[in-house]
Amino acid sequence: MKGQIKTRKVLIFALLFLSLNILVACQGQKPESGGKIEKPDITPGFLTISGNGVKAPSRFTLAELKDMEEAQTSQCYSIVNNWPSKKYMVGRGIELSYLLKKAGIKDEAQTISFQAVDGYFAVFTRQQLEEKRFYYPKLMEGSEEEAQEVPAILAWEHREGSKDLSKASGGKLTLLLGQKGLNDVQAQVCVKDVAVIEVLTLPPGQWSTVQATPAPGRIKPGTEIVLHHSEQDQVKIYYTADGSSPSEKSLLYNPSTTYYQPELNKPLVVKQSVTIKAIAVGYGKNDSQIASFAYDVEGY
Ligand SMILES: Nc1nc2c(c(=O)[nH]1)N[C@H]1C(S)=C(S)[C@@H](COP(=O)(O)O)O[C@H]1N2
Ligand SMILES: [Mo]
Repeated sequence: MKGQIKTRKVLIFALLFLSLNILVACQGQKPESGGKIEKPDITPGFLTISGNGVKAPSRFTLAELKDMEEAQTSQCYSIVNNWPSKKYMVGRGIELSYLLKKAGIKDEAQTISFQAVDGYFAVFTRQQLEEKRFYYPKLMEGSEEEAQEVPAILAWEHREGSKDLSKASGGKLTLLLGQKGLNDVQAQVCVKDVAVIEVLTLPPGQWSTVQATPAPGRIKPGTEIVLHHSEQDQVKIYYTADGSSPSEKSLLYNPSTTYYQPELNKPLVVKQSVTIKAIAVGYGKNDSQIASFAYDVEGY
C-alpha cells in the first residue's frame, strides 16, 4: 500500500515535470534574438499589435498610420551590420513609442518582437527599445561627435546611403532605430516589411557569460587569450584590461560574426599580469553578467 502511494507520487511528479518542460519548450519555439519562421501569422495590409503585454490589441492600415500626424517624424540613422559595414539611412514614419502607447502597453510588458511578411523577425527587451539611442553623423570617421538622440520609428519611406531627409521615398514599413554606441550592430534588427508587433510579459532572459581560453591563472608572457561565447554571432563581447567594468563603450572583441570576417576577432596578447573583464551584449536578452579573468604572467 505504502509502496503504491509512493509510485503514484513519483508518477504525478514525473507528469508534472514533463508538462512543465513541454510548456517551456513551446514558449522557446522562437529563438529569442531573431530568426525566421516558415508561416508567419499575419493579416496582409495591416500592422497588427498583439500579445499579452498590451491592453488593446490593435490593427492599423498604412493610411491610418499616416493619419497619426502628431507622431510623425523624419530622422537620420547610422547603421552598422555584422560584416561590419557602415551606412547612413533616412526614414520618415511614426514613432514606435506612440503606437505602443496607443495599444495600451502594460507596465509588465518585457519582450517585444517584430515579425515581417517574409517570416523574418527580431526580438528586443523592452529596455532596448526604450533606452536612449543615437544617430552618429560621423560614424564613418569613427567619431561620436555631434551624436543626436533618435527615436525608434516604423518608416514608410526611407533611403539607404543618404543623410538627406528629402530623399526618403516610398517603401515597406521598416523598423529603424538608433545605435547605443558606435560599435552597436543593429542592421539585423531593422526589420523590413513589418506586419506584426508582439508585446509579451515574458521575461527576456539574460545572455550567458563570456568564456576565456586558456582559463585564468598562470600563463607565459605573450600568451594569446581567446574570448568566446556560446551564442557568439548574436552578441557583441566588450572588454576592459584596466580593472574597470566593461560596457558597450569599452573595447569590442568581435567586430564581425564568425561567418563573415572572423580574422577581425583577434585574440588578446598578454605580456604582463592583467585582469580582463568581459560582458556580452545583444538584442533580445539582457546583458550578461560580467566575467573576470585574472592572468598571472610567469616571472612577473
Ligand atoms: N523582412 C526582413 N527584414 C530584414 C532582413 C530579412 O531577411 N527580412 N534581414 C535583416 C538583416 S540580417 C540585415 S543585415 C538588414 C539588411 O539590410 P540592407 O539590405 O538594407 O543592407 O536587414 C534586416 N531586415
Ligand atoms: Mo544581416
